[in-house]
Formats: sequence, structure tokens, C-alpha cells
Amino acid sequence: MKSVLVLLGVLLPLISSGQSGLTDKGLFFPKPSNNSYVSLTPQKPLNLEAFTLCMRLSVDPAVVDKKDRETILFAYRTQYYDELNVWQEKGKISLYMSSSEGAFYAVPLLSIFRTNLTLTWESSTGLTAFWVDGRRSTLQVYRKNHKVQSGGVVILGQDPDSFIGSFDINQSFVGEISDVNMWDSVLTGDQIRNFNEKVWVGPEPNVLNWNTTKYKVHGNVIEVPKKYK
Ligand SMILES: *[C@@H]1O[C@H](CO)[C@@H](O)[C@H](O)[C@H]1NC(C)=O
Ligand SMILES: *[C@@H]1O[C@H](CO)[C@@H](O)[C@H](O)[C@H]1NC(C)=O
Ligand SMILES: *[C@@H]1O[C@H](CO)[C@@H](O)[C@H](O)[C@H]1NC(C)=O
Ligand SMILES: *[C@@H]1O[C@H](CO)[C@@H](O)[C@H](O)[C@H]1NC(C)=O
Ligand SMILES: [Ca+2]
Repeated sequence: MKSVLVLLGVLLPLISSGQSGLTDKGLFFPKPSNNSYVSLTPQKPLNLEAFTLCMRLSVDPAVVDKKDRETILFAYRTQYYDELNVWQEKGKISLYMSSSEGAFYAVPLLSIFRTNLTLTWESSTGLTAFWVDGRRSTLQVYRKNHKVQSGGVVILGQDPDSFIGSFDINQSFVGEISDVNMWDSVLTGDQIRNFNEKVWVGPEPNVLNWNTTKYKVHGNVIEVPKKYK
């Protein structure tokens, strides 16, 4: 017990200044809030006709599993639109791209243990898939011929209903996020599985790269030291 307390004391609360690179680190959102979030600066504008978005997540089930709770996992918002949002809600994981209609996937839900989650989408066919720990869901066709628009902000921890604010404590993320990486193309299954195992040999993540990304912490978010990787 004592060693647990000592270890917890080592988790460093971040000050709100821009930093870069989160290699082998996580971001821990310890409790529901309407003001704790992390903004990430993309390496290139998100005018995307295809993407692969990977992240590693664990959640506090006592909060996130509450009936009817919607929990934001990833948000990319421009001035007027939710360009690309990922949720866990209604017993499913969902994707919305500037539409009130989402694509819902009945994949295994996030839990107290870390899960490798990847989404892929391409405009030309609309084919969309969720990968959970290296296993691919069935495909769906979602937002064929759509294009994700640039000029927005990537937010972890909150769902912004305005640019950038209007957060809802009951939609906040509670748990740990790491290894958020994004490409402007659809990776192969082997590349996604390699990513999960951190034996990375495929193309460098060219939209968001967790190892180098500039990020800014707001509110109560704890940077998890490398030894917990
Ligand atoms: C955020 O939460 C605090 C207290 O928990 C509350 O006083 C405040 O009104 C909330 N702000 C918004 C924008 O909901
Ligand atoms: C998920 O990612 C972790 C960390 O890299 C890795 O050790 C683990 O094997 C992955 N799990 C699966 C089932 O892909
Ligand atoms: C959040 O949910 C709780 C419990 O359902 C409710 O009492 C509260 O009003 C909600 N807060 C907001 C800001 O919606
Ligand atoms: C990030 O850094 C870790 C640790 O050095 C490495 O294992 C991983 O492959 C890197 N990820 C990418 C996408 O380059
Ligand atoms: Ca909202």
C-alpha cells in the first residue's frame, strides 16, 4: 500500500504550457470534469480523404459504464463542425464526421485494462473499420466521398460543443490515453498489429505522432511517467 502511495506521488501534475513529445507516456484523466483536456497540434492540416487513427485507452468503468453515459475518446473540431469524433456510448464505439448520424460498432468496449483501438476510413469507398487489439470489426460504409476539413483543433478529454469550449462533465473522458497516432491513409492489418506491439516499421504517422506531437495540458490531467508504459 505504501509503495502504491509513493508511486502515485511520482505522477507529475502538468503545468499549462506547451510541450512536445509523449514517447512511452500516457495522459491520465483522473475524474469527470468540464475543464480538463489536452490539445494536440497536428503535423499537417487535417484535410483528409482517408485516415488511420490509433490510440491506446483504459477507462474508469465506474464512470464510463454508467447507463446512458456518452464518453468522448477523440475530438477534432473546426469552427462550426465536429469534424471527427470518436465515442463510447450506448454500449458501442462510434464515429461521427460532421454529421449527427454516426457509425456504430458493437466491438468489445473499453475496460479498466488498456485496449489498442484503431479506426480506418477512406472517402472513395466509405469503408470504415474498427480494430480492437489487432482484431478487425466488420466493415461499414460511412460518409462516402466526404472530406475532413482542416483548420480545427484536436482535443483529448472533452467534447467541445463550441470552438473551443462548452464542455460537458457527463461526456468527459475518465481514464488513460496514450499512443495517439494518425496517418492520412489506410494502413494494412499487419501495420496496425505492428503498431500495437510497438515494433513500428511502417510509414511514420504523418498527421499526429505521439512521440513528437506538441501538446498543451489544461486542468487536471496527469502525465503518466514512462515506467508505467
Ligand atoms: C463546470 O463545473 C463547475 C463545477 O463543477 C460549475 O460551477 C460550472 O458552471 C461548470 N461550467 C460549465 C460551462 O458547465
Ligand atoms: C496492445 O498494445 C500493447 C502495448 O504495446 C501490446 O503489448 C499488446 O500486445 C497489444 N495487445 C494486442 C492484443 O494487440
Ligand atoms: C450530469 O449527470 C448528473 C447525473 O445524471 C446530473 O445530475 C447532472 O445534472 C449532469 N450535469 C450536466 C452538466 O449535464
Ligand atoms: C515511438 O517511440 C517508441 C519508443 O522509442 C518506439 O517503440 C515507437 O516505435 C515509436 N513510434 C513511432 C510511431 O515511431
Ligand atoms: Ca457535448
